[in-house]
Amino acid sequence: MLQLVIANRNYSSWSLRAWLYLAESGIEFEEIRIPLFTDQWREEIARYSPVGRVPVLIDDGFSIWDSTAIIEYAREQFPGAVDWPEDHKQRAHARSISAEMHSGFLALRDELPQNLRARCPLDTQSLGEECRQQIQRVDQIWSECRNENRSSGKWLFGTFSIADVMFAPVALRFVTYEIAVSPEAGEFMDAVCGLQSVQQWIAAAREEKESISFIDQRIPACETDLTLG
Ligand SMILES: N[C@@H](CCC(=O)N[C@@H](CS)C(=O)NCC(=O)O)C(=O)O
Repeated sequence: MLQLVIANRNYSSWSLRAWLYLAESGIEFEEIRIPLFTDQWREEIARYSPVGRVPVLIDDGFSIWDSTAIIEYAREQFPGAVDWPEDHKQRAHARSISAEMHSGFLALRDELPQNLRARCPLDTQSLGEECRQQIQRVDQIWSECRNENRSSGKWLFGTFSIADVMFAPVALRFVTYEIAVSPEAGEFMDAVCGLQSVQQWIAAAREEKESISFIDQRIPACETDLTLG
């Protein structure tokens, strides 16, 4: 059976993306959970990943790392798995915004780290200029998608696609920090929060015992030697 190496559910947004993809695709897998930044973290993750990061998918001893490579691998191996939108222009759009997410939004990722069990309302004026601009850009992405695709369903491109997987953890950050968004962007956040698999992940995150103080205190990861994303 496939194995997915993830970190703490509460803090690891990249773990959530890979997990959500497999879960929503109905693919069976076992979890290997390695809590981040413990004394054993580097040694344990090095057994599975040459880059020392989660998530990692293991297929019969063969490792695939990085959320996008994991999603593409599973998409190719499992017919019927969650996919990109069907229409070629929508597909290109979905890939563009997903790539934008994967390679960008660094200020947002740094200033609003994933912390699912926290409720920490923030005044956006207290955030850096770049982070504020990135919040606006996310809002624009979600609201444009919703306005274009509302008639075909509640997700960014109507039916659930890989783009929703990529942006789901961003929606959950906005919930944690009570970031105000437009009503159209709010539709996407509501859809994410209503997803049973997401609720299941959050419930398990609440049960976790570890805490990572630099995240709880919102000390930017760039001031540490760690990567959160
Ligand atoms: N681009 C990678 C990012 C993976 C990543 O940065 N994961 C974080 C946890 S969410 C990590 O493992 N950090 C460990 C470290 O920096 O030592 C992906 O898409 O999977």
